[in-house]
Amino acid sequence: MPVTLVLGSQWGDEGKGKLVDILATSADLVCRAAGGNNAGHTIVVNDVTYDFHILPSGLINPSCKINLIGTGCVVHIPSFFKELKALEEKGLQGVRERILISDRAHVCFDLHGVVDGVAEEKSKSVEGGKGMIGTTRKGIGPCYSDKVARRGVTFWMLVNEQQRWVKRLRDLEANYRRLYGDAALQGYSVEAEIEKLSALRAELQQYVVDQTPLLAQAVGTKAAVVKANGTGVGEAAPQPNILIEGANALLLDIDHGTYPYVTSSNTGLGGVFTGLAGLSPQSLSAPGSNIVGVVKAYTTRVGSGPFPTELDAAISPVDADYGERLQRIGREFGVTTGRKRRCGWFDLVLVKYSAAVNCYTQINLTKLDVLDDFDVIRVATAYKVDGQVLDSFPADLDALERLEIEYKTFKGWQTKTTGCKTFEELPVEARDYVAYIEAEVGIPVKWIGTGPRREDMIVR
Ligand code: 2SA
Ligand code: GDP
Ligand code: MG
Repeated sequence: MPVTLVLGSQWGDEGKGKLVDILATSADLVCRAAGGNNAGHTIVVNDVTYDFHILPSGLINPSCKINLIGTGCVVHIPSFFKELKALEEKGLQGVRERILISDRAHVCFDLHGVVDGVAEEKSKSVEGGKGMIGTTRKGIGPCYSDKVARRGVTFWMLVNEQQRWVKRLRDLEANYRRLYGDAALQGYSVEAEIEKLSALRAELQQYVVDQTPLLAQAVGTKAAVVKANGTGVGEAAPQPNILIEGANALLLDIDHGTYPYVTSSNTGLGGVFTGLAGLSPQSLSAPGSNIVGVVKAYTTRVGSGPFPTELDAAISPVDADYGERLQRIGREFGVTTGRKRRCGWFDLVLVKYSAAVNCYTQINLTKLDVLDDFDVIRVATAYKVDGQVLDSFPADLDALERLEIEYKTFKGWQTKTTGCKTFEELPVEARDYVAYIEAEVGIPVKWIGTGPRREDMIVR
């Protein structure tokens, strides 16, 4: 019963979806532990591009029979159905039979999306816009806030307790009106949202499940698993391969990221075990289990917040040009919002911190091909503040703004890497770059991404 965790190591968009898709070809169960439809995972198979947001990417593989949206997630129901429909329109079969939602996951309402936008607009005027997080405005922060304040609505409530969830949603709305005023919520109608979701409750029953017996069954403790509509979930394979699809990334983790410029869930290793109760840390001792850190060969960030190695005009026009080239060649646009991603050099201090928190056992280095045309490539090797080298990635955001960064410069390989099928086929400078990162982080680089397609992956 091997368990593989795929976790984002930087600020997201490292290419987790692509690795999950590859690993899902031999997985029986793919689970999302945290986050919502803020995430965006792009997968390219047979020249068709699929974008996943709240749905686990395992759905793309028909052999992957169970795709679970776990307890730690927040789900915007209209987006859930829209995404299922989009996958069906692209020809994916049986997606509705292969998707489940934990009955303890929380409902992300339209209301949450509205107030996410309102809060962002209000913060524009605070500290010259510095208060703005640059959220996806999908309601993720407000939904998790209501969950933690014990005001939220779980899927259990939604499908079983009509009066209770309706009252809770009305209370939430009243609360936000008190907080932001009626004008801010103009255009939002709580009654329309109640009506819309009430009409979807019956259909939702077939997806809602108690995840704990489901995962207990998968890890070996037999238990009957019944969905909210009373039908059973098919027997998992005797020794199922379990794959956990991380969303967002460690530096966006509510506890370990660049707080407050983070998302509102535990996107790191800890979130896997709170979000997917039933799976225990001991499950990772099963032979073949791994924690894979997905690491982009450079760094990107979308939204506000510190970014030490960012290549922008504030450094120099030449650096800004490198940043612009990474953005353009890497096609660094948000999958959910379409925003341009900020780009910068690889940051060893950040990745070492990420590895220390998430305990990676393997690395997937992605998007190496984006560097193919560069004459020089840089890697941040140390942070200094006031002349002192820092031991680790600091919590102090002001320090992050005034760092002196030490870089190691590599000669670019200026040869195409897409199409290389083995490590040995890569140009020597590319091999040196990968080997340096591997040695410094101290974790084997098992996969190397050389293009967006499923087949553009070197396995070592
Ligand atoms: P939120 O919406 O409350 O989670 O935003 C809080 C911060 O988290 C960042 N965030 C992301 N960063 C990278 N990728 C994400 N998914 C999309 C993608 C993003 C997009 O795959 O491209 O389309 O813009 C993602 N989701 C949240 C966000 O930028 C804030 O900094
Ligand atoms: P995720 O959020 O970590 O799943 O990553 P995204 O899907 O948001 O962003 C990664 C983008 O890079 C997607 O458009 C992928 O198709 C693409 N991608 C993934 N791996 C590679 C790679 O090795 N090379 C190139 N050029 N593109 C890649
Ligand atoms: Mg993404």
